[in-house]
Amino acid sequence: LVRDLALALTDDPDQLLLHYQPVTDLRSGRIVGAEALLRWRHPERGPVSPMVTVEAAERTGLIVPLGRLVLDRALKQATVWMRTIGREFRMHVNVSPLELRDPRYVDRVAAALVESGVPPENLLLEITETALLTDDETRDTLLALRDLGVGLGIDDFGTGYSSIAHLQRLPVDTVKIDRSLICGVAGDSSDFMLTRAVLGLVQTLGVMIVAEGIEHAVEAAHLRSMGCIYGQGYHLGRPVPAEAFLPSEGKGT
Ligand code: G
Ligand code: G
Ligand code: MN
Ligand code: NA
Repeated sequence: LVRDLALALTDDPDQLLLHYQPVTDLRSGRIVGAEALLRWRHPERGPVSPMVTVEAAERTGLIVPLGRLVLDRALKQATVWMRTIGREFRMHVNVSPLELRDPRYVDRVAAALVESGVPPENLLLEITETALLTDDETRDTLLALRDLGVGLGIDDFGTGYSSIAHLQRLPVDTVKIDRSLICGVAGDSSDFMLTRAVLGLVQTLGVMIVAEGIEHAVEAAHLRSMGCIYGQGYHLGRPVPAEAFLPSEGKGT
């Protein structure tokens, strides 16, 4: 698999695709951003899960060219949607903890921004919470990325090692509340109260909150009533190829 991934990256990058899932303002229904999600269509195996692909890339150093491919494609797409959706449009890109440990990562991001012409604030890098607990190198990278002006978001917040203390210490401007907390929001009252309490704590830090994994209208309504402004999930839009992201696109206007 690793050899095939190396080959795809050098000889046949069309095997690697990005799908995009909308990030929506729950009040207006407007799209404010998109999360880029990697898809690999292996010529013999068919679709390979992004978790498997990323894990293989992390074991071998291929995460560097793979991360760059994802970033370049996502930024190119962002230039399109900043024109059609609005200048505030933000592209979310998932980043591996290994990328953050490499001091050259910041230079790669800076170069990708310059090449694409996308302003740093229109890019949001999503980092899993566990990645934030590691080492000084990671922290230095995060501070340098913040100085560059890109947005930093904690992905999957509410799983694993969540702590408000981490949030306070880190240069993070967005928190994505994990879908395990969201799916309970319309269920029994203890889940509802837990999610409301987590949202309340995060809100006091003044960061942007995105609720992930919204699958039903009732969840969106509950979250809105708790003051959560942004959401993502199958109810609002599934991950799709760029051509299918906007209803009107490709159909001629
Ligand atoms: O798209 P899907 O829900 O199957 O993604 C599964 C996991 O893979 C998620 O945790 C997501 O963050 C991760 N992932 C998807 N695309 C990328 C990517 O481009 N880079 C990294 N590092 N992780 C990704
Ligand atoms: O870890 P991360 O948040 O990056 O994972 C994103 C993954 O979540 C993507 O693979 C995407 O396909 C998946 N996803 C997005 N919306 C929903 C949803 O509403 N329900 C479920 N079960 N998964 C979702
Ligand atoms: Mn993510
Ligand atoms: Na997540």
